[in-house]
Amino acid sequence: MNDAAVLPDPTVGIVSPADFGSIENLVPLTTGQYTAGSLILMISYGAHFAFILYFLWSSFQVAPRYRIVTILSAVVMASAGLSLLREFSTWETSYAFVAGMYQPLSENSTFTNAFRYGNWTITVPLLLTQLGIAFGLPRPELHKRTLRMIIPAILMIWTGLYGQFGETGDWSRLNIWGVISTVFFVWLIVEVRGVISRGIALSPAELKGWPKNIWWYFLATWGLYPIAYALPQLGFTGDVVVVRQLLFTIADISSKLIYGIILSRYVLRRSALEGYVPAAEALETSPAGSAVASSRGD
Ligand code: RET
Repeated sequence: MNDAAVLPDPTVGIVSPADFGSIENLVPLTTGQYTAGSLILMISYGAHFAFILYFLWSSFQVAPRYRIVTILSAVVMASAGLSLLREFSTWETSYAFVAGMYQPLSENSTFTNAFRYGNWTITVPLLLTQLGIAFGLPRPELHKRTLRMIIPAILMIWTGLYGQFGETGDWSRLNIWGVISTVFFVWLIVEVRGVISRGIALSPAELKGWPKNIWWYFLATWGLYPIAYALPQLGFTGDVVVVRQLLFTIADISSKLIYGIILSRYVLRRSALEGYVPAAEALETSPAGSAVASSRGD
């Protein structure tokens, strides 16, 4: 008999629910659920790795003062891709197919979402730094405002990291630290709003709608993370496990990858409006513009 089939009971003996770390270690999955989880994590790391190339290539088209925005997106893609690849391989080794179900704690290895929080410690400050650079904040103001965003962001992540260990049944730990983390999130939102307002003021007239839309996009996509955090309270089921991984993945692809595309298009347009010729050429698609470009021989 394979001992992976016998799960320690978290309610008795020397193991407490908190020892299991993540709900993934508590519930057997059907083949469909397990495969869905693998697929979700695979798409997640695959997309992030692929877009390293996109952002590096985009950086050739934008003006030098904005180039670091696209480079930072490439760095975020690499960092998130590696972390998500790790998440994927832990998923693969943590389950064993026994008696028609995927049983957790295979070969005594546990799955954890805590790596995600570790990774956000790197990526979140980079995502916030990109914003002020894209909006063209003067350097001293950029440094001050970026720092004022990073401090609540780190406190939000680390208090959430501590609290998420309660997701296997210690609801007071999960919720108390979740509320503390949300207080830092609200502080962060206030700081981001300040940067967005400066972005509206500093954007060329044609682009003032961009920071406004980025604001709503930021709220909608970053707001998915606390939902994923709270989700285990709906019950320890395979569906909750899979839906939670799906939510994390939608949030990750939106808040890093699509956000990076939006910022790179914004700085491309801004570069063109500020007279940077490669950006203007990259945007030129009208027949008239193409004719001019062809007659010039470029
Ligand atoms: C936590 C804990 C529960 C309360 C709140 C949270 C917010 C997390 C956020 C994370 C954003 C992560 C990003 C990562 C990109 O790489 C920590 C889940 C409010 C907003 C954007």
